[in-house]
Amino acid sequence: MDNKKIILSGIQPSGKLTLGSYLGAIKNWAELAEEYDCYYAIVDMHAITVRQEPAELRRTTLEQIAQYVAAGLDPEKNTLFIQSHVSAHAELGWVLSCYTMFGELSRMTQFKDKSAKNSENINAGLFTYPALMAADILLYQADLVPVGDDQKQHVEICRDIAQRFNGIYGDTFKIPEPFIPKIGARIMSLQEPESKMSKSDKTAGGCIYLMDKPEDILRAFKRAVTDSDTAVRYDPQEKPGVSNLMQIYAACSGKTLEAIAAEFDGRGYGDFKAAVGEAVVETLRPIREETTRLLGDKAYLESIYKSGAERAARAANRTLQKVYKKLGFVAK
Ligand code: ATP
Ligand code: LTN
Repeated sequence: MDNKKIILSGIQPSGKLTLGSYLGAIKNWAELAEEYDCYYAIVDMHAITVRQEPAELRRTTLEQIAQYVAAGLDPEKNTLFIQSHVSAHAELGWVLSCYTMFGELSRMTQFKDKSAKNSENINAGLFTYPALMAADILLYQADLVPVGDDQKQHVEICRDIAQRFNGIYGDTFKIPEPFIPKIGARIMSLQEPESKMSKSDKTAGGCIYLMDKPEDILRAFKRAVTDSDTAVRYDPQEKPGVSNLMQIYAACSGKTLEAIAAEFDGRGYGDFKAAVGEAVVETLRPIREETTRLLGDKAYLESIYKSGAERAARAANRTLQKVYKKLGFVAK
């Protein structure tokens, strides 16, 4: 096509999307669409590193496609696809796992966290997950990978794998950069502001989902954990709950942290929490409504992921063939 820079990112259909994945990732994707050639995947092959219920996985995958579109990703301008529809991901994933070291995989924070949470199912896929993620990114020769802060380490290992491969076989892969937003890169649980808001969090009230009803969102913010002080001041160490709410408010309203502190100076937490809740409700309302509408049009969703997979496969197979040739595989 043209010479636009390339973006790739993905989210696992491992549950309902949260406000964290919206503010940390999807919101920024929509803003980058004009300037870049963008590929956004629903990484179902990553999701099965943790046990999934099949009917639920199918439902979540479709809902996620609808949510990508509802959040502002125009399927004409962005390539939206399902990872398992483009077989090059599994193929390059295997190749790259042969260029990824046991030691470097052992240092991955997400592996340590998830194996602690799923001690009955510490499978090989959970361990080699970063090699598959590197394949997702490198297949498209991506320049930029817009993700939340928790994925920085995985983009770094992807760069290391690409550099190692290029070092042996000559220039093959573009070395990607992570793109991590200044505001919203790490949204914390509303109940335990020391831990990340995450789809798989089971603590009641800690997580806001994109499809939550306005009254539930307002209630969750009213009950959000703060501290025994009264000042709305940004200090993630001393005031993690309040600082998290300030980040959420800043990301949803476009106001700076300083402007927010000034706005609530001397007003206490009650007003502040209500304002954050309202801002989140208004941010999510159009996404929820549009998702519901799109879910009623299965044929349209199918046309999006089918044409997305065709476009993605064309780009991905170019890289895969180049890799096979460099490795010395005999051409078909
Ligand atoms: P799981 O609980 O299944 O691991 P998750 O909710 O932690 O899922 P994903 O939905 O897979 O995470 O993450 C999708 C994208 O959203 C990634 O780019 C990730 O960095 C970002 N993201 C996820 N949670 C947050 C958060 N709390 N704050 C900011 N960004 C986030
Ligand atoms: N590891 C990511 C999901 C993911 C991804 C990717 C993100 C899989 N492949 C490629 C960016 C680019 C996560 O757990 N959120």
